[in-house]
Amino acid sequence: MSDAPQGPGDDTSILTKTKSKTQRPPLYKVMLLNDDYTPMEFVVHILERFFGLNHAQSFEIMLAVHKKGLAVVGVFSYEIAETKVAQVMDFARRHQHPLQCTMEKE
Ligand code: TYC
Repeated sequence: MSDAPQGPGDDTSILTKTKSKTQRPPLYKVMLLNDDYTPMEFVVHILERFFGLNHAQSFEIMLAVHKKGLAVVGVFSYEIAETKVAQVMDFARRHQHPLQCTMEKE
């Protein structure tokens, strides 16, 4: 209707910016805890079998746990981390070792 020029504040001059933040799923650290009874070779075997690490990497992480009390062995989505913890705990229990594996949000 009106031929008057539109200025700031007029409806047609409002630009709405929608910020689209990319949502990443939270990640979880899976950790092994030291104890005095689980044999070193058994821990190395666990790391090779369930975490796809080679022998050298597995030995290094096992030693880090042995010396420091615990170490992160991998970082995964919630469901994968939960599965790794369950696999390790089940395997250790079936072999009657007290090895503990836990997960924690990163
Ligand atoms: N401390 C154990 C030993 O001397 C070895 C060990 C390493 C146990 C890592 C658990 O998560 C572990 N036999």
